Amino acid sequence: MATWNMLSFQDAVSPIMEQLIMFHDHTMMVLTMITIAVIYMIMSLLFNKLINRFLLEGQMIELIWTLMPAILLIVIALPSLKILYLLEEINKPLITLKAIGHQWYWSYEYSDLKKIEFDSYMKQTNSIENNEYRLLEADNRITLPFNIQTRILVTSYDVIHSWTIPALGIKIDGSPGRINQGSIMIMRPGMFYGQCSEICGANHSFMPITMESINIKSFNNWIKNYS
Ligand SMILES: *[C@@H]1O[C@H](CO)[C@@H](O)[C@H](O)[C@H]1NC(C)=O
Ligand SMILES: [Cu+2]
Repeated sequence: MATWNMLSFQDAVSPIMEQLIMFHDHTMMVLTMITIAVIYMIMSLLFNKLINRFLLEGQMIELIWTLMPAILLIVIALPSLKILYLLEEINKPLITLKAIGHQWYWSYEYSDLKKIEFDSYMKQTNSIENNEYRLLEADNRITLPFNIQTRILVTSYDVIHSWTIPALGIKIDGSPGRINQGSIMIMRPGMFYGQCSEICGANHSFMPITMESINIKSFNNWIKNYS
């Protein structure tokens, strides 16, 4: 989860987040190269006394400084597009979770296993336990198994909300009258946190998303014993 002084991403918990982190690192490498090259050019322009009053054109250098940026843009765009399409990929999900945004809480439905529906409100600061996180803990959290393809459907009851879990590399808008789809493949057990990511009113900051990932056996038991 996100903690103090974190400048980079949270640890990846899904294959798609691994891809996103790799793409981020790749793009930052390109960025660093460009920045160093430009700073070097600025410096060598500032700190020399050479002049050439008859310079009108330099075909070769112009060709290079036109083609180089074009190639770099392609080098960034191609992996970006690949991940963009990968994000939309959904492959025979075994479970469907539906998240509905409300002002100001989330409600969830697991409708294809058993009729499970619950609201998920933020735990108030005075009721959190010692090992829980302020403003991130919900009274009823999502339970999902890891290593299982899961479909997430997001919609809203009132205004636009946005359902996200950064460690899973997922962020989906919940719009009223629309159902948006995403796919989840959790790689390990644990607790994962997110917060509503579309300004939705006064208590926008206080409708966290809390997910617990457990093995499929425990998940089956949880479903069976849910009442
Ligand atoms: C926001 O949440 C707080 C705490 O639950 C509540 O007291 C307050 O009335 C809510 N604000 C609105 C506008 O509903
Ligand atoms: Cu919001």
